[in-house]
Amino acid sequence: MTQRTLVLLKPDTVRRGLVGEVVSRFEAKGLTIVAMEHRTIDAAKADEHYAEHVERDFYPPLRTFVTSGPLVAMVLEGDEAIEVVRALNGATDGRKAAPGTIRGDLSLSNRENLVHGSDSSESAEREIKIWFPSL
Ligand code: IDP
Repeated sequence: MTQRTLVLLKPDTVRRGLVGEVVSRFEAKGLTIVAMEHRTIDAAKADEHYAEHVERDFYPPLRTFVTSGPLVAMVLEGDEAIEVVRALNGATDGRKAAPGTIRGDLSLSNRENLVHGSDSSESAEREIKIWFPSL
């Protein structure tokens, strides 16, 4: 089933010069870039995106991190795109993520883990509306 998913290349990806490397992995897999934008977000936008996490202990430093510099927001489309992107991203903690995944190959952090991918079709729909309301 063709799906769309919201992907963020978080500020660490931009700071570390890994945008090309990460985008290449999605493209090489066969996913199509439907929208892509370089953006810097404020705390309100971070809270909207991470609505399910705002009360969590790890959220305040996460908010500081995702608002710390520019990121790249994208919508990717393809067969089973939501699950495929999450598999390419790897486990949340870069130290535990499997080699071969983006986080497993390129991140050593639980917070600065380079990428976000929607976790369900409901999340994808909600997040695409937040980031790309005209789609
Ligand atoms: P996911 O990005 O793999 O879907 P979530 O559990 O939805 O992971 O968490 C959202 C983001 O919050 C993670 O990508 C990571 O940046 C951050 N995060 C999650 N758990 C922790 C933690 O225990 N410590 C620090 N940051 C965390």
